[in-house]
Amino acid sequence: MRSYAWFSLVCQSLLVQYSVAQLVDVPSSENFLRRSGCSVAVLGDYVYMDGGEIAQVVDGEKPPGNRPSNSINTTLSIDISKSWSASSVKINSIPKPALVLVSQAIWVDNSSSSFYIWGGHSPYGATTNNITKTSQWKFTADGRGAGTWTKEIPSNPRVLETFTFSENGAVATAGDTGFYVGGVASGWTEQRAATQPVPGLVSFNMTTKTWRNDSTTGIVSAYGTLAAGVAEFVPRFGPNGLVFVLGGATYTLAPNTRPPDGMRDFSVVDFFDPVTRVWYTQKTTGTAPTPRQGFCSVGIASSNGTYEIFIFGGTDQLTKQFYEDVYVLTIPGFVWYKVQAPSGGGPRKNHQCVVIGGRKMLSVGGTDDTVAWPAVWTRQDPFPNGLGILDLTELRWTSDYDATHQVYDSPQVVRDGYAKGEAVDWTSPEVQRLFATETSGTVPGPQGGDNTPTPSASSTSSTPVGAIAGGVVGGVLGLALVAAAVFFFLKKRRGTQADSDIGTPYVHNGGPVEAEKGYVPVSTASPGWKVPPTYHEMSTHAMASELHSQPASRPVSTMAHPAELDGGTAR
Ligand SMILES: *[C@@H]1O[C@H](CO)[C@@H](O)[C@H](O)[C@H]1NC(C)=O
Ligand SMILES: *[C@@H]1O[C@H](CO)[C@@H](O)[C@H](O)[C@H]1NC(C)=O
Ligand SMILES: *[C@@H]1O[C@H](CO)[C@@H](O)[C@H](O)[C@H]1NC(C)=O
Ligand SMILES: *[C@@H]1O[C@H](CO)[C@@H](O)[C@H](O)[C@H]1NC(C)=O
Ligand SMILES: *[C@@H]1O[C@H](CO)[C@@H](O)[C@H](O)[C@H]1NC(C)=O
Ligand SMILES: CC(=O)N[C@H]1CO[C@H](CO)[C@@H](O)[C@@H]1O
Repeated sequence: MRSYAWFSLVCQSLLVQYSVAQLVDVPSSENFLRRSGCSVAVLGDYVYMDGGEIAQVVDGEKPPGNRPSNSINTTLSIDISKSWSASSVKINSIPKPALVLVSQAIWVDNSSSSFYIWGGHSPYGATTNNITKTSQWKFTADGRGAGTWTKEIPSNPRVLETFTFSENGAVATAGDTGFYVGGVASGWTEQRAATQPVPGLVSFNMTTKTWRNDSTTGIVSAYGTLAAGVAEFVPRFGPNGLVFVLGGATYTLAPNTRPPDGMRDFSVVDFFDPVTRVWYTQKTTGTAPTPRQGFCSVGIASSNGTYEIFIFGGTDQLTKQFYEDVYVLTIPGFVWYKVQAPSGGGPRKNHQCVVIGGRKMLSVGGTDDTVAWPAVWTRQDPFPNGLGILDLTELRWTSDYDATHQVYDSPQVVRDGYAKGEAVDWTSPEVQRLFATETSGTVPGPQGGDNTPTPSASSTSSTPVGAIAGGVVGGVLGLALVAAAVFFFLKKRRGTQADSDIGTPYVHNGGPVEAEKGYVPVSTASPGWKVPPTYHEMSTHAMASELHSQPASRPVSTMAHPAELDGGTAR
């Protein structure tokens, strides 16, 4: 009897294995179709990819149209200490006890070689009732491409418990603290009736294990909402480094708001000090990206004392444009350049990017929404295994990864721009001062040469960038700074890419449309920086009263995209 039961159990499990086991987390590159919504982090010699969904061919059959994608149930890793080709790279699969979610936040704690995840949606809304809100999952790498998941209770679980679980916030790790700006809640992120944009700046201090929620009302948008924008920590400037928040879509606070009521404009950039939480704003010049969401970003320190943020791809739900272009923002020059380099990968959204091998941007996953459902998933990604690599100095896409560590230099176009020495039209002396010298304490080494402009109260609103760059160059000869730069890239996680003229700017309906200028950050209206509302733990009353004083939002566009969740990721 007993052995019969045992025998039948074995048979059953063999059957189950046989019928479902063909779906795998790491299919061959021939069977691979698409991956999307993965969160990516670099820890030591490995890139980790966590969460998200994958579509694949099984036994020569494309996936069913009603359910083309499946959650990636393990955490994946790739060795970046060795060279590989995207089509034949070895991808490790690490068991994951945590719920698998899509478009979640990932925050890297390099001091313990680990990362935390938070938020995200459950594929097809299947497991929203399994989300526990009082604890959080942490992955600790073992240094050999694997690692372990543990569950941690924060120091203020009661606060975490009250948080609305959302997806598609703008995510960055600044030193010991993870940030998440905006996001969209829906029946796929937690059990709820309506899709709901979530305003606010969620943060998790990894030292104190404390969660917090600051207001973003009137800062990132009129109502403080932001979906599928990006955040980048720029460690080089300001007393504590600065977190830049770029792009994305904005909403009113009404439930079921779709499409967005606006898209954020890239010609003005917003950033905040991660410790003081004071927000600033600065105008840019050059060729700003057209408004977009669902793009990726990376930030990288040059050996010349400057810092560049690259963005790649994304979509604009209002104008129905789908991008595969790359733009670079120079800091402290505040000039945008469009990169003239075709990715060959087609338009892409909901991918993530990180810097590997010193100066290569790795783009992971993403779907091409120029095609209809389910082809979004079932048409194979032109990037083998969904992996694209851009050399950030040479601005060249490849499908081969060269593990030789190369030091990043600004691309020629950026160096030419700085050589012209154009002045920056600073928002205020305070903002100018943030960029006049490098962050002390964070970036070791000499602080600029004799030409470094001395910040002073009487300084006017423009300082030649050439002078700044030149001054910084003087101080950059130390190996210490190069080491620091390396340290910082390694801390970086994501990259963005923007839409370029690269060959074919992917325009869905006819010729390039003059992108509808969406929501212009309110902060632009005021000339200087502003002190944000102070920390409040879930004080909805304060937030609600603020709302009524906000300017009316822009009219809702008629170009709705009803098939899509607001964040633009859930399918
Ligand atoms: C992941 O697990 C879920 C639930 O068991 C399953 O439906 C899905 O097919 C799995 N994903 C893959 C890629 O095998
Ligand atoms: C979700 O919870 C149910 C019980 O409430 C359990 O049966 C199921 O296995 C859980 N699913 C996952 C993916 O954890
Ligand atoms: C942060 O606070 C705002 C205002 O009270 C609230 O609407 C939002 O839901 C909070 N964020 C989270 C993640 O709960
Ligand atoms: C996190 O907490 C530690 C300890 O209180 C503090 O020193 C650090 O500045 C905090 N980080 C941020 C970004 O506020
Ligand atoms: C640093 O900047 C100077 C002046 O703009 C330029 O001549 C030089 O080529 C740059 N060097 C590197 C390594 O980018
Ligand atoms: C990129 C980065 O910061 N890497 C550091 C992470 O921490 C380990 C030690 O814990 C250092 O060896 C790395 O240089």
